[in-house]
Amino acid sequence: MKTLIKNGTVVNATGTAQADVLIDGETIAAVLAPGSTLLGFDLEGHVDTVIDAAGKYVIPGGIDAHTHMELPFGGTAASDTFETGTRAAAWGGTTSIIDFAVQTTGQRIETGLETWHQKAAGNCAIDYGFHQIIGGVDEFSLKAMESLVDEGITSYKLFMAYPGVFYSDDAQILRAMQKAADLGLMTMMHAENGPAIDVLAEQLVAQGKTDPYYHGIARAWQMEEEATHRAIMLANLTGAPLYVVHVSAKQAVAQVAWARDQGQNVFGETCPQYLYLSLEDQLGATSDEWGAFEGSKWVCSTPLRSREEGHQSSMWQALRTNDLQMVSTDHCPFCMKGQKELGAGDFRAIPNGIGSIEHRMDLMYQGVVTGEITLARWVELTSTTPARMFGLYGKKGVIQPGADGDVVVYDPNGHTSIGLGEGRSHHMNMDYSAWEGYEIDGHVDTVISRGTVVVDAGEYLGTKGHGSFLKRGLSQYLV
Ligand code: DUC
Ligand code: ZN
Ligand code: ZN
Repeated sequence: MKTLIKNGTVVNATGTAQADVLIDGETIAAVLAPGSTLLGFDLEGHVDTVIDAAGKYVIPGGIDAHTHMELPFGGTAASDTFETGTRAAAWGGTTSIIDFAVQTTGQRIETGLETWHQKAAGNCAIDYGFHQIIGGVDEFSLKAMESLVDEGITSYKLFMAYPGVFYSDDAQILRAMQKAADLGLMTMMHAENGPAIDVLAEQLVAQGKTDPYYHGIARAWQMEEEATHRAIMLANLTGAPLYVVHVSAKQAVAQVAWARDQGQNVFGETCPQYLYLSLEDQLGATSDEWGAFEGSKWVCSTPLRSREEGHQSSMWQALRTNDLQMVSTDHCPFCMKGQKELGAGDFRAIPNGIGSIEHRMDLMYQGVVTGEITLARWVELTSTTPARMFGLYGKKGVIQPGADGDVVVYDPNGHTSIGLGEGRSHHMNMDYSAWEGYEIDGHVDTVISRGTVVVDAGEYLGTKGHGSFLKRGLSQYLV
């Protein structure tokens, strides 16, 4: 099967070029000057499919390096399965995900990892890899870390939050980082001071402050800044590279920037919710059906931050200046009915998470439209850097000969209305959209995963099981 994408503007992290892209089988075979006859024959007559991308961008498929399909959380589980979540990802121009395999406290890493393989295998519409959550650092986990690289899992996540669930104390973090430094593993950190947050949350509830808004008050920016600093110091001491997930506070960005300025291998991601949504929006959200509990739709951790304090604009700035290097979703969807509503009357029981996997490419393209980032930076933040950060670059994250045929044709003159309402787009397994009413100047027209068209002209053409497991190499940012 040969596909020619002709007349488009190819956008890589390095810049743009007018070029035709030839995909042969699963792989990009050539990137040629438009209409090139270099091969000695008319290419169009020798391919199975021709896609005319005139006036459109041809970009490497999005890579969402932070998703939680079926994550057990707060007595329930994230509502997207690998089947529904990867299908929604494809709809939105994402062709690879890296999900978090979970080791819960008391369980062996090998068991948690095997469970995640079983959940994903044969179910994904697009390619998928895993990071490993270590929910219990002990002698068995430290030993099991030694096998992760061979399994193609070159990054693991620790939590400084959620005592009694995923939490690691400083001694555990130190031990895990020492091991990671030896092995070359990337340490991913959920950096919030969980024990202190739990005290604040308990005090708020005791005062009758139980609405979803208080989730963000308990998880104050000081809790994120302090934990980010502590993680940086422990990484500095051990020599472990550090990747701080879902950065939302401007003070935490400053910590990451400071560490990078010292020459430390510290990286940071943010997520669309921290660029667009705010604590004030959450406070103001009320509906006939849910009242102030409407705000639970945006309960996630780290939490939404105050716009008045300028966190959102700081995130955009950090993405421009490379103080933050990439954008993932932390896709962790829960329905209102039966899931978020577990926390009606006590915000601590609201399952934490927002579903955005389908909208990341569109929402970040709005940054191009509004002049926050360049076209090339859009691709870099959503595809190229995730590939490099997590050992996939060359195969993924770039349009060049030899790379996987993961390509999106994006129409800058198209339009996307997000949400569950009439004529809107939403394919995630949720009964609401955190992005209802968002209007996007741009549209994902065609999505190709390893040479197979999975979305085209508003139609889903993919299949469950097309996606394969990605055995990843070490981070390509580390020497
Ligand atoms: N944050 C979330 O919002 N959901 C899942 C886990 C996390 O850290
Ligand atoms: Zn987290
Ligand atoms: Zn997460």
